Amino acid sequence: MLNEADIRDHADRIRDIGFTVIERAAAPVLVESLKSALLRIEREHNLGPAKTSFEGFKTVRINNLLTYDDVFWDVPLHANVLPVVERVLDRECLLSSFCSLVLGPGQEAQPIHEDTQLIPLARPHIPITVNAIWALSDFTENNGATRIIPGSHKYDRSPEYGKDYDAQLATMPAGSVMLFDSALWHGGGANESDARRFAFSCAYCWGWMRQQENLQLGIPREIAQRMPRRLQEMCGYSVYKGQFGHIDNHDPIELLGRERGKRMVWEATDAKKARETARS
Ligand SMILES: O=C(O)CCC(=O)C(=O)O
Repeated sequence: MLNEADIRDHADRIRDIGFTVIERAAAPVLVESLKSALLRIEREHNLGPAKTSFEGFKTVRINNLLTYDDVFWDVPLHANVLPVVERVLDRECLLSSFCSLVLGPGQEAQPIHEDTQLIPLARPHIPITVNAIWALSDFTENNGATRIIPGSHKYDRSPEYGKDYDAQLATMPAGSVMLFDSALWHGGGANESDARRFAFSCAYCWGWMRQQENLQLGIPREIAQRMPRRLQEMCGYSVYKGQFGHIDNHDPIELLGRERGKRMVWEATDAKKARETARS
């Protein structure tokens, strides 16, 4: 379990160099059950590569993962990861996207990119999404470890798609999680080994932004109803600062049969004023 100093150090590294690695964040037993769930789902749903240069011709990505098996719910909520994300963003952050990234042997390196480059904000900017790459296999020199360019989150431009850049390999043992400011230049490595590289990308964004995956529509209501409250909030059943995301002045979490979270900002402002008046 991370302590306060660990959380601060990881968050500082993300701010300063754009990434940090939480070694062996996940217990081996969790890693094994996540991998076997992925293999079962691939088999049962007959899933294969999306076959684009970005998504890979030999890479199997399963999107909308939370709907397939409850074992995946542990990933976005993981106690060795989420506190760092919440320190960089805040405690009302959302899950932006969550998919598997299983690189088959022969998968070529992915073009270097950054995950916020389609957002029309001048760079450098504050971290707006934080991505967690979960290594479910050892990430090695030759099996496709993510390539990163330390410090590039501070560059004033995005990379040119398809251009070669000198990058560092994020090698790490299975169970480790690399967290990075999604403005960091990065890309999957080439898998020159004869085994598959298992990983997840679990990305978080601010509560005031649009999520990359439309989780409120993508996750059937009866599945969302069974989730822990924080995960429901993270999937968009929440109102950021009591303002963004309400439905006719109600918290969308009420649709899942729960009590509202925060008061709407308008009501909270009046209540605060009334308290101040009563005190004076
Ligand atoms: O597979 C990886 O290591 C990174 C994948 C990635 O950056 C992406 O798909 O956006």
